[in-house]
Amino acid sequence: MTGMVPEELITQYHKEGYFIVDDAIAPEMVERMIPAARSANAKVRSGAVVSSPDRIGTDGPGDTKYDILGVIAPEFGEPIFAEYLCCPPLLHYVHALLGTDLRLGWMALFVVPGQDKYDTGWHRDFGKEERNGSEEVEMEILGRLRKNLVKWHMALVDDACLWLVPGSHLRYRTEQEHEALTNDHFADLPEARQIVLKKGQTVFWNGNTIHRGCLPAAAPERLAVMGALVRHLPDDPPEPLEDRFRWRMADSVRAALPPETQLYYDRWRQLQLA
Ligand SMILES: O=C(O)CCC(=O)C(=O)O
Ligand SMILES: [Fe+2]
Repeated sequence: MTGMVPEELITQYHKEGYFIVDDAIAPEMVERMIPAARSANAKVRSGAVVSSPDRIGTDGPGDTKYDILGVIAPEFGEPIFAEYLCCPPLLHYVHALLGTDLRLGWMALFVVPGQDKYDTGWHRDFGKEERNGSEEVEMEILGRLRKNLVKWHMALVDDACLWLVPGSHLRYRTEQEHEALTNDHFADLPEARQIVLKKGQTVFWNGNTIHRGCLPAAAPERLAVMGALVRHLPDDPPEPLEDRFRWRMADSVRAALPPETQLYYDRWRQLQLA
């Protein structure tokens, strides 16, 4: 991570919908984050920490979820996750894509045991938007959705789970993709590319692409971080609080963050209609 982010990477991000880099986190931080992620996962499995969209608590039933959303909450006792969100190697890339004024997107862990079958099927990250629209409808959504957000996966162990169709964030789906998006979610899409990450590598990618997360049969496990940051403009309109972020309204969350992440938090919090 020295100098400017190469123009080719920015171009690849816009044209293909992703790029992969080795140096969006310091190697020593990767080594500290692995045990933190294992510990956060163990706390959720045992019920020592209960991480639900509504609130983060302690001492409840264990859970086997694959995505752990609340890892920056103080109940986890793992401040490294909030520290990572504002670390210079990561911001180097996010700033190049979004500018320097940012607010909180999210920070979560993917933890999948090797023996489990994990497969999201093909989709775009359309949330509640129409998933079976005409060309006009789909292009309108692609032109509007999440223009101010960058998301990434960072592998804590080698990770080849993500597949995406390069360039599909810029165009209407083909007939074959339509079938995979609406009906046969586990079909083969010949244009799809497997995103193969070595431990410590980061893929910055666009969730408007047609994509799928799938643990390869031979993989011993998945252990990865997923994060997102959002461009913050002074006149951004207030937004409805997403259900999955309700836990972040607890007063204790802010206090556990380092000052830079507190700024992201405050900007996010002030826009929430809740
Ligand atoms: O498991 C993955 O890599 C992809 C999950 C997914 O669909 C997403 O992060 O939007
Ligand atoms: Fe997705």
